[in-house]
Amino acid sequence: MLEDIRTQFSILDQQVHNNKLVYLDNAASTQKPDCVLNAVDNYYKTINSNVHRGVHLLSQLATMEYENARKTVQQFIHAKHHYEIVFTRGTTESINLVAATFGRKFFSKDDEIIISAMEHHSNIVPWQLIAEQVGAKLKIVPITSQGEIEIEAYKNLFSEKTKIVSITHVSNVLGTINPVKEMIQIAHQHQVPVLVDGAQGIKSEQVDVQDLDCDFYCFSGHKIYAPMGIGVLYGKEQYLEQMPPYQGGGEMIQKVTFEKTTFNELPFKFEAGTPNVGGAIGLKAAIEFMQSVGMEQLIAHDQSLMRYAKQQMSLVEGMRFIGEAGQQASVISFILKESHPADVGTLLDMMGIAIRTGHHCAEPLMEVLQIPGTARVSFAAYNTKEEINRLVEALQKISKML
Ligand code: 7TS
Repeated sequence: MLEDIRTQFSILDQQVHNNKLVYLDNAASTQKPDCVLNAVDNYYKTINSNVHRGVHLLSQLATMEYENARKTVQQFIHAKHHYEIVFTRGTTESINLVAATFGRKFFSKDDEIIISAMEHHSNIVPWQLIAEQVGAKLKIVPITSQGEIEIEAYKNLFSEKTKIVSITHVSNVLGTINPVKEMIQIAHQHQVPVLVDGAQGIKSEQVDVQDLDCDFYCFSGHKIYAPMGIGVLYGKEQYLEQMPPYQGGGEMIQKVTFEKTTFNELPFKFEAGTPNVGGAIGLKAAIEFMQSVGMEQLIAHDQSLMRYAKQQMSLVEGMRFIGEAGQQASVISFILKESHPADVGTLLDMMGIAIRTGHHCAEPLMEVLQIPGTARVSFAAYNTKEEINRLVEALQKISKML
């Protein structure tokens, strides 16, 4: 069944440096199936119009489709209310929104923000920005040599001053699937809310925000087969209601005078300006695409590729995996014969195989691990065992060359 899927991704049917493309950079961004491209195309060809303000038919239809997309996201992550879904540009903007507005409302001098040693820059820098403004501090949860959260150390980080925990669901470098549900329970025992960075987690597990009981969950469409420039912030109503607006402008207001402005209801309070309607419609189509295959099947497919790849790659001379967590998503970081990851990436590219190399926007993690970077492969619905065989053959050649 997954073979049929591949035909929906015409971008994969091309040669790179005279070799058939093998795309293994899915943790950075996935490719888009025809059904997503058609949904966006169809929107622009038939009902493109600005939302929430038109009396005319196209505007009403665009508004309906945009709000339908919100409901699809709500169902996808099982949020209690559709107005707890805020459309953003992506994970980065979602985290910045919470850091800036939750921070402005609730942080004061000497308050503490807990993050982990394996965070993406998107889940570090926004907190540093607000911490600097108010005089708050970051506390860092350490990780084990396997690349797992040190739970006991995490428990010990809480104090009277802890205002929020912001933790990644899945590490984009190590592939570690963090025990976020347990971490949320621990934080809630201290009455501390938790933001989950779901940029990688959203496709690694079937996310149920009510079951997790997270207070915020952030993800990007482009990592789950949707277009770039659309993402989601889920927030519990009780927090979103209390948080001040992020940006000011159209859509987010109720009444504006030169003296005072009152703000719109949720989620529009956080959606200033003309939104990415085409992107939201593309995200809806991407979610429907994943659901038509089945999330369980997709996750099982990615897991089986990851396990197969790890087993085959371990046979390559000089292979060192970075990240050996018990629960791992379909992300594999490695260093080959202690060479520079960029060399491995460039040689693979010459053979038509696209991977990611570098610090993966997690420089503090590289410092903890004492490495300059890694080479990283990551899988999605359209990848196959044959492609992994090609990767392993290529790595064997490269290993001999190094
Ligand atoms: N958080 C994590 C865990 C991520 O992996 C990424 C992107 C982000 C946040 C930011 O997402 P964005 O869509 O707002 O940019 N990660 C990667 C990566 O690993 N390679 O390129 C982008």
